[in-house]
Parts: sequence; C-alpha cells; structure tokens
Amino acid sequence: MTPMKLCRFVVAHDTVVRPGILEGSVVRDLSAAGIRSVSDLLESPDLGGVLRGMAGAGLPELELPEVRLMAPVDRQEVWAAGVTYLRSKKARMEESDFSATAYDRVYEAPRPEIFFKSMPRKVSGPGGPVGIRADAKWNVPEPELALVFNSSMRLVGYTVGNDMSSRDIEGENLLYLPQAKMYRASCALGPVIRVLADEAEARTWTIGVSIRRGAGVVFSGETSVGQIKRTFDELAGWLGRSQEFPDGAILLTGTGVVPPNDFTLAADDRVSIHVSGIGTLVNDVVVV
Ligand code: DO4
Ligand code: MG
Repeated sequence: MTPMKLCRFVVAHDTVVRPGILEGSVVRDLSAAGIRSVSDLLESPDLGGVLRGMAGAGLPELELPEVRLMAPVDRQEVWAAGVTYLRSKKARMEESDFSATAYDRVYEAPRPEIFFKSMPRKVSGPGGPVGIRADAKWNVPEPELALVFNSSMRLVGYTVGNDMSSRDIEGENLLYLPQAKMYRASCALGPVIRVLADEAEARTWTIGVSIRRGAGVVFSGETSVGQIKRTFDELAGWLGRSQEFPDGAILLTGTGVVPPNDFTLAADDRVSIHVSGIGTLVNDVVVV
C-alpha cells in the first residue's frame, strides 16, 4: 500500500488553508469533501476507511508546485520529550556543568523529561524560517520524529520536527531551559503527517539531518528511530497524565543526532531533516 500522507496547503494567491492528501506530487483537496481541518479528520474512528473512500471521490487535484505546504498542525499544542537517546544524554552532560547529573538521572528514570514547545500558530512549516536567538552563541537543530495524537491520545500519525535549541543557554543553568527551547521560530514541523503506520514500522525509519552553508554541507548525521529508549505508548502515557488535549497534541520524541561541540548554526544555513517513512522538512536559519 502506498504510504498515506496528510497535509495542509494554500493555493497560490489564496489565503485559505485547506487539508489535503499528498500522493507522489499530487495534492487532493479534502476541503471539497467537507473536511475542514486535519485535526478534525484525525478524530475519525476509522481514518483508513475515510481516506480510502476519498480515493475514488473525484476530489480536485493540484500539482505540488501549484501549492504552498503549511505546517501540518492547526489547533494541536506542541510538546517535546528530551534525553530519550543515549546520544542526547551524552551531549547534555557535556554542555552543562553542575546540572549534568540531572540528564543522567532522567535518562534512567521512569518519568521522562517532557516540556511544552510551541503553540500551533507559532510553528514554522516547510520552507519557513527557523530561528537562532540573537543572545545565544551555540545553536543547533534537533531533528526529531514527532508523534501526532488526537483528542483521545490515540497515536494517529507522525511528522518531522525540528526542536531548535540554544545549547549555551540550556547548559548554563537547567532553569534556563524554556529560554533555550521556546522563542520565535524555534519549532518547525512538516511537510506532511504520515498516517496508518504502527510503532513497529516507525521504529524501522531513519532520521537524517543535513546543514548546508553556501555551496557546502557543514554537518550531516543520521540515526534510527529504533534507538529511542522509550516506547511511544510510554511517552504518550506520561504526556497525557493529568492533562487534556481537546484538539489533540504533537509530541517531539527527542534528538539522537547532535553536531560536534564546536558546531553552531549561522544565519542563512539551510537545515534539511529527513525521516525515511515521512519526507523531508527544509528550513532556512534566521537570527531572531
Ligand atoms: O533537556 C534538554 C532537552 C533535550 C532535548 O530536547 C532532546 O533530547 O531532544
Ligand atoms: Mg529535543
């Protein structure tokens, strides 16, 4: 079966954001079938059946160059888990002085690190900017698989995420984490939501990042989703504790690719994050 991918898009010279299905280079306009938003669609108890029904529904079709893809979230809050890969634990311990043991402990503890990352309207989409703080000196992208949950905390899809981070601010003092993680254009998601794939399949996917500066690649790296220490159910269970998400939620699952410690992003760098089962999210770096 061809992988099923949902998107949000606008047609050139239009401002209306529409939900769509992306198949190859063709976008099918789901708004023509009365579907108002991706998060509404993700509430369906039989998403597979609904989407299969759309295949023969004669929906308007557009070629990718005719549309602009938007971040595939409309009303969902965006949260993030951290220190879920051994590589991230090591990097965090290297960058911090007196808080190193906190990372060591959280990697082993039953309760994971989970933090709020972004309101949906602040998320950058494909081709949008990703920010580095003007007051930070050590900035990196964090390429991450993002889990997509509906309002019942059912895992309904996956997208590609970038949890942009200021390592010097986070390393100086653990209490500065919100400033290292939450600022203008610090979160990017896209290009699509891959649906109808279970955790076993997602764990076979690879996550790669490549950073271009001018004509050259200044960093590239790859890991496997299978390297995540915790199961998706475990992460979902902790995220949903004493919480409610009436519009669903996104959970970034942590980074397993960290550039060397002498690397920092610069304005105009192009960050491409590829997850093999989903697609590639491309964003250019701006100073904010
Ligand atoms: O506490 C630091 C955040 C770690 C993180 O965002 C990650 O591991 O991806
Ligand atoms: Mg992260």
